[in-house]
Amino acid sequence: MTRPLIGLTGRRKTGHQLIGQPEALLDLEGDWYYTNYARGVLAAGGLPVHLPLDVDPALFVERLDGIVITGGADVWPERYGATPAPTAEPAETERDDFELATLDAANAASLPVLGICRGLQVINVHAGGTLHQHVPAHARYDVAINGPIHDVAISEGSALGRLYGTSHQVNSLHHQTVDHLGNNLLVTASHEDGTVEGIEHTTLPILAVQWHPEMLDTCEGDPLFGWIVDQASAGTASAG
Ligand SMILES: [Mn+2]
Repeated sequence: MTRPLIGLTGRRKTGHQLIGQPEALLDLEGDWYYTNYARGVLAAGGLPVHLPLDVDPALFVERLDGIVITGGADVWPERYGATPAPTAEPAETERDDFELATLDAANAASLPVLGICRGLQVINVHAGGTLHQHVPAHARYDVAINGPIHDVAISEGSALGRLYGTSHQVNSLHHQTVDHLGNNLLVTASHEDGTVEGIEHTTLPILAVQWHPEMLDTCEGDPLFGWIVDQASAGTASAG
C-alpha cells in the first residue's frame, strides 16, 4: 500500500547559528528539521518529506496528502495586530509567510493539517485569532522534555477525545498560547490554569496541540501521528 505523503515544515538558519562550521560557510543558509517529527510520521505509516521555504506552498499542496506545521519561534506579533512584547523572539518572516500561505492552500483543498506548538499558534493566527505572547509557566525547559509534566483536560466527543480520552499527560515547551480563538476553531484541550492546549477546526481536518508528542518517549505510536496519517490516507482514497 502506498504511504500517504506528509509534508513537514521547518526553520531556516545560517552557518553562524551552527557550532563548528568552517568560516567560509558561515553565510550559507541551511534548513533545520527536528528529526523526531519525521520518525513519528514514519512509524504511523506515512512518508515524511521536508518542505523548503523557497517553494510556493500551493505547489506542495497539490502533491501532498497531509501537512505537519511544526514547532519553532514566535509568530511575529504584528501578524495578529499586536505590538511585540519585550519577550518576542526575532521575526522569522520567511517562515511566517510560508506557513500562512500553506494554510491558505491547504484549507482550499481540505488537506489535513496537524499543528504542533508553533503550528497551533500559526493555525490560530491564520484563522484570525490572537496569542498570549508570554506564558512562562508552560516553558518548562528546566525538566526532561521526553516525559509528561502536566495534565490536559480534553473535550468528550472531540477528535482529541477520540485519540486520548478525556485527559492526557503532556510535556510543555511553549511560552505562548491562544488568546482570542480564531474563526471556526474549537478549544478541545486545556490546562486547569486556563491555558489552551489543543484546538480543532469545526469543518476542516485541522487538529493542533500545544505540547510536543514528537519529543516524548511515546513519539513512535503517538495517536496524533496516527491521526494525520489516517486523515491523509482517507483523502488519498476518496481522490483515487
Ligand atoms: Mn503546556
